[in-house]
Amino acid sequence: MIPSAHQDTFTRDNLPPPSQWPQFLFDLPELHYPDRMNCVTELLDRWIANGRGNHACVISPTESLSYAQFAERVNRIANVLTRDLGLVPGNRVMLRAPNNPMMAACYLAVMKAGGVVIGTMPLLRAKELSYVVTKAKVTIALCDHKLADEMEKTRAITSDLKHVVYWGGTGDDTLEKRMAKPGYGQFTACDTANDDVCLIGFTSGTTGEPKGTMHFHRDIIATCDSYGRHVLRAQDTDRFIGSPPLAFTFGLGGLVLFPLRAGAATILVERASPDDLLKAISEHKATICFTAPTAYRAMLGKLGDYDISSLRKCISAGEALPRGTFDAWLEATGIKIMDGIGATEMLHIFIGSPEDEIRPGATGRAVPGYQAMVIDDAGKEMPPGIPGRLAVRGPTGCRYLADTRQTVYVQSGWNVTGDTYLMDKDRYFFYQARSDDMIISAGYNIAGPEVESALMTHPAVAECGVVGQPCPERGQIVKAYIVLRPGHAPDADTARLLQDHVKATVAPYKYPRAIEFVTELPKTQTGKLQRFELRKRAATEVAH
Ligand code: 3UK
Repeated sequence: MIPSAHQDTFTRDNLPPPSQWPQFLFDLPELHYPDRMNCVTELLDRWIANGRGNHACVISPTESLSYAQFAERVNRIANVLTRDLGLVPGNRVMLRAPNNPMMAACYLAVMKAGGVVIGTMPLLRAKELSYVVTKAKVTIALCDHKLADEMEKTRAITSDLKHVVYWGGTGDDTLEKRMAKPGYGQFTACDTANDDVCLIGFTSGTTGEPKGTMHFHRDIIATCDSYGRHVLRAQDTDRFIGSPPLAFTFGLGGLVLFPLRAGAATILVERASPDDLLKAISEHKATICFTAPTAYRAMLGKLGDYDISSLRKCISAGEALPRGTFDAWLEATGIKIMDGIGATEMLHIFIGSPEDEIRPGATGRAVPGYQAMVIDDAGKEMPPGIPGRLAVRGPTGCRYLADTRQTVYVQSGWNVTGDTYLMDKDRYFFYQARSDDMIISAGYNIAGPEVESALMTHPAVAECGVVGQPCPERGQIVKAYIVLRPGHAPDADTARLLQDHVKATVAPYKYPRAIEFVTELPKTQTGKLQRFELRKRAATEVAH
C-alpha cells in the first residue's frame, strides 16, 4: 500500500471493503501513474514549468486568465484553506457556485492542498446541502455570495461546518481579501498518494438518497488519458464551452479537466440556456461544446441567429442522443455529435467513439482503457445482438462513501450501470433504456426511450417522456407525456397524428396507447428526465 498523505483519514475509513471494489484496469502505458501524484500538478503546474504560462486558460464574460494567472489564484486559495482555515489533508471542502473562474479555481485549490472537494449544484436547498455536509462530514465551505441564503440555512441546521467563506461580495472577510495576503501566491502541492481520495461526486439521486462517489487523484488524470486523449482528442488551441454544472462530473471533466490536461482554454458561463450558450459560442469562438441532448435539440431552432462556425466538436451525454437529433445537427452544422455514456460512479465517459468511427444510433465502443460487455440477470456475458445489462471496468470505477448500494453497482468486479444495452458484432453499444425503464406490454419488451426518439422526430413535439402505465389486460401500456411546440393544439387529433407517426416510424406495437399533453416534464438538477416520477403519476392516474 502506498502511504497516504491524509492526516484526516475519513475517506479512507469509509471506502467500501476492497472485496467490493470494481476491478481496475491499467492496460494502456499512459495509465501507469507514479505512486505519488497530485492531479493539480499534472493539470496546471506542468504547463507553467513547460514555459506555457502565458497561454489562455480560463475565460468568462468578465475575465480572461492565463495558465500562470489561474495557477496563482489556485495557490492563493490553497493558502487560505491551509493557513487561515486550518485545512489538513483529507478534510472535506464543499463548494457552491455557478460555473465561474473562482469555482474552478476552488476545485483545484482544494485538491492541490490535499483536501477532498465536493461541488454542489447551485439549485440545491438547505435540506439537500445538509445531507451532503452530514454524510461527508464537511468542515469547510467556499461559496459564491449569490448563494449565501441556502448556505446560511445549511450552517444553521448542521453541526459539522466550522468555516464558511464567501467570494464575490463585500465586507472584510471575503475570500478575495484573504487571498490577497503577501506570500500566498506560491503553494507547494500536497504530496498525495495516487490513491488518496480528492473528490466526492454526489449522484443526482433519480431514486433514493444521493450516493457519494469517491475518486482518487489518479482517477482525475485517468479519465483525461482515456476518454480525453483517445476519443475527444482536443488540442491546445481548443476553446471548450458547455452547460453542465461543475458539480456534475460531466461538467467538471468537459469544462475543467479535459481542457487543462490538453493545455487548452475553457470558457465558463454562469447561465447556459440554449440562447446563452449559442451567444457565448459565437462571442468567444468556442471550438468544443459539452451539453445534453435536449440542449442540442433546443439550439437547433435558433442556429440562424448566431455564428457558430468556430465549433468543431460537440459532445452529448447524460441521456441517450436520439438519432433524429444527431441527423438534424449534422445537417445544420456539418458536425457529428459525439454521444458518450458516462456516470458519476465512473467519473466520466466510458463508451463513446471519435468522430471518424461514429455509427449513428450507437453510443459508441468502449473507450480505450475500458472494457464493456452485456450480461444477463445471472451475470453471464451475452453474445452480440441480445439486449441485457451493461457491465464495464477500466481505470476508474465505483467506490461509494459508506453505502450498502455498493454491491448493487459492483458485481464480480464489474460496474453494472443499470442500463440495458445491445452490442453488435463490431462491439458498438446501442442504448435501449435504463433497466427499470423497460416497458412490458402484452409480452412485448418496449424501451421507453425508443418511443421517445420516434415521437421527437415529429415537428409538433418539443419534449416527451414515455413510461409504462399499469393495465389489467396488458400488464402495462405505453404512455407518453408530451410537451408540444407552440402552434400545436393539445387535442385528440394531435394525439392520433402522433400515434400514427410512431406506428410509421417503429414497430407498430410500440405506439403510445395513452397520450397526455403537459407543459413541462419533471427533470433532475442535471437535466435528466425523471421517468420514475412519470411512472408514479401514471400509476395513480389508473388507480383513480
Ligand atoms: C445515463 C446515458 C444513454 C445512463 C455522466 C457523462 O450522466 C452522467 O452521470 P449520472 O450519474 O448518470 C449516469 C446514467 O445516465 N446516461 C448517461 N449518458 C448516457 N444514457 N446514453 C448516454 N450517452 O443511464 C447512466 O447510467 O448523472 C455522463 C459524464 C459524466 C457523468 N457523470
